[in-house]
Parts: sequence; C-alpha cells; structure tokens
Amino acid sequence: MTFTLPELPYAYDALGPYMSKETLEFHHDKHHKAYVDTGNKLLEGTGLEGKSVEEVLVAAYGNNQPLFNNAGQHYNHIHFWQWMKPNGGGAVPGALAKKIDEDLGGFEKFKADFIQAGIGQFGSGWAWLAVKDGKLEIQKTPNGENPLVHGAKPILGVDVWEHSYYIDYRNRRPDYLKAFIENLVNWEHVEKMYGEATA
Ligand code: MN3
Repeated sequence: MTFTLPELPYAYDALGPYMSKETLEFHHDKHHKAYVDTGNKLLEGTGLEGKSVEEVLVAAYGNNQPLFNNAGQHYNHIHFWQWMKPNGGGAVPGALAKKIDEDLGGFEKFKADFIQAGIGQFGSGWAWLAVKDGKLEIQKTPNGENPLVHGAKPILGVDVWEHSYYIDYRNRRPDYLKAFIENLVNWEHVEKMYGEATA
C-alpha cells in the first residue's frame, strides 16, 4: 500500500466546540479513508506505486485526473489534521509573524484575506497560505488541487468542502473559517512547514 490513513493526532472530541467528534469521525474515517483506498486502487499499474504522495500527485496532475484527485486529497488531509490542535489559534511564532507582516500586510489583513479566499472558492476546494519564490501568498484551489501543482509550497490549508463544516456550521462557511483561524490552527505545524519550504 502506497497510501496509508494516518491516525488523528488528537482525540475525536478534542476540537470541540469548533469541530465536533461527529465531523471528525465522518471526515477522517470515511472521507479521508476513501481517498486512501481509491488512490491505492488507482495507483495499480501506473508505475508510481511506492512513490511519495507528493511525487504521485505531481506526476498525476494533468495526466491522470482520478488518481490526482485522490492523491491530492490524501496529501491535503494528512496536513489538515496536523494544521489543527486543541486550543489552537493565538499568536503566530516570531519569524513567521514577521514574514506575514512583510508579505501580507500584517496578521489582521492576512486573516481577512485568508477567510475571503475560503469564502470565494466556489464549490469544493481549499484556501491556502503558501510560499512561492520566497514570498508568502494566499491561494485558493478547486477540489483536490493544492499549491504544489502551482509552483508553490503550502504551509497552511483549510478544507472548504461541505463535508468539513456542514454538520457543525450548516451553510455558514464564513463562521467555520473564522473559528478555524481563531481557535484551531496549529501554528507550530505551519512554522515547521514554513521552515521546510524556505530551507
Ligand atoms: Mn475533506
């Protein structure tokens, strides 16, 4: 098996009240698992078996859409679980905070623009904070796409597929995005990916 479903890095009920146990059970155990299982089936015979998820999704982009969709979503969710933690949000670590000030006009503007990217993604997709050519930028992508196929490295992403918020927020995507930034983001994981993206 090239792809394996990671365990959640916290208990299913650890992100309440901002993301419920029921949401995490469906989202991780059903949706993410389906991307892993379908991705493994679609990998058979492609010659990409055993490659990293990053290598698979880049190779499949534009060549094998079904495989790309599932590999992309597998990558996105591996990090999505780690981009959240109980009692998340709060202050951005120093070096990254400085970079947000320089490239994105400060934390409050970043927050508003990131939320707006999530609101503005029509239908299913993701909003991102990514590093491109040494600079931070906000992106949004449809479906399973991510910044890796647009010449950038994602360091934070939020899932705006309805399965991510409909149980807890119904149609209120803006409230979900606000709660994500203010109460769920694991800035230590963002900082770690920022370090890797700029190394
Ligand atoms: Mn999802």
